[in-house]
Amino acid sequence: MQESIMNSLAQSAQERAIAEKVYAGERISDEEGLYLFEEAPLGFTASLANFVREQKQGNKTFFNRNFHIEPTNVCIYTCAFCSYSRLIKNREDGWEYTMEDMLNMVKAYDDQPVTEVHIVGGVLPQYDVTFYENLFRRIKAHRPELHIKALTPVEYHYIFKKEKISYEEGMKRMKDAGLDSMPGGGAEIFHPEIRDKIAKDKCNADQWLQIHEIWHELGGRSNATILYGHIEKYEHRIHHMSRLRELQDTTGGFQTFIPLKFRNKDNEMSYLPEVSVIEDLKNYAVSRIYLDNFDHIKAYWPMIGRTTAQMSLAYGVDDLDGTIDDTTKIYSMAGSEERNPSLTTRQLAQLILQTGREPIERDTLYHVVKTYTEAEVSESFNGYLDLPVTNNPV
Ligand code: V47
Ligand code: SF4
Repeated sequence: MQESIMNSLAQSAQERAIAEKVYAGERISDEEGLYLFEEAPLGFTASLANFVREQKQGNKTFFNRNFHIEPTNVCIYTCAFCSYSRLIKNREDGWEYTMEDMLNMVKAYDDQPVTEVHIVGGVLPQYDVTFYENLFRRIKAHRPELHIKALTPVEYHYIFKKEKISYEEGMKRMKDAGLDSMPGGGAEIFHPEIRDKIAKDKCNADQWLQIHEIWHELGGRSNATILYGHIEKYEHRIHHMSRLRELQDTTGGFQTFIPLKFRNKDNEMSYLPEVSVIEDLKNYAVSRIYLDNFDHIKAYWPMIGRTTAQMSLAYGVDDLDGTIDDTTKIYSMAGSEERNPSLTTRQLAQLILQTGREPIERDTLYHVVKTYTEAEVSESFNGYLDLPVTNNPV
């Protein structure tokens, strides 16, 4: 069966060689990854990506209930793609939450079945090692079972340097204070040719990877992202993923890869057009095939829209993030696809069921919290199902 599908889809010797590898569970090379980006028909790439997705996760499609806290939208760094960085000069548009503000945000979810708080925002000097240690400790004291997924190597590199401590000591202190896992942000594009143009003053690729490596060695898990669809070329996307694949071979600590589509509103790169939906789907598919040692590929649906998110489930994606009342401001400011990025659990489960997949609510570490059947989702009333999956009170 696979053989005949492969014969009908593979149009060239190169496509046949790639398909053979994928069906045999072997890793594709950088050149083959590049070929998938540059030359292969999308239908061919999609069918291989779907094969990998189903080998790894079957029909399962995951989501979790979290809420976001963005401590500040003012940032000392000046990433050209970011709608935050301009605010350093224009602070009246900005916010800087205090410890009490953030604890009140956590408390606002006391009666809601969220499993995770995702904390990430701009970088400012007052948010230092001690501040975050206290914040994590106070969140844990209030709600011990809430998983804290917080900060990226961008913040960690800055605060550890300021504190004059090593990455090892810093990450150990974060862990002792209650950090449970690290989100995938700040990766952007690793290749210096691009990174120096779009994110020149924050941590570099080696530093980003080193902090994740240290965190994995401490037993922690984390995510990884790529910011695609701006001035990078396909070879830079492959280089980025090759560095992640290499580290994952060593530590196995990454859980999911999240491609983030560049949005062009209100930033220094607004002159660039945004890439098409076809490009989004191709990018998911190549990521799924290339990153053979990642268990999950996640789509951040408020950014790409509900329809593309549904389609992405046939192009390698097995996890949908975001169900939010305008959650991450970093996206709404940069121009996300959804004007009202809010879905209830029922709506998200329906969205997944419409694609023939199986909705599964997970916790941060991909333990199953609840599965959802068609009958259950179509029931006329169930309070739990009608709660937002994620939410943000700010
Ligand atoms: O690193 C900033 C991106 C990231 C823009 O780990 C932009 O579960 C598009 O990493 N267009 C932060 N993207 C968000 C992030 C994330 C999101 C959801 C889930 C997880 C996770 C991580 O947002 C930044 C940057 O790459 N970003 N500006 C923009 N104009
Ligand atoms: Fe700051 Fe992050 Fe925006 Fe860069 S992407 S300016 S580090 S908030």
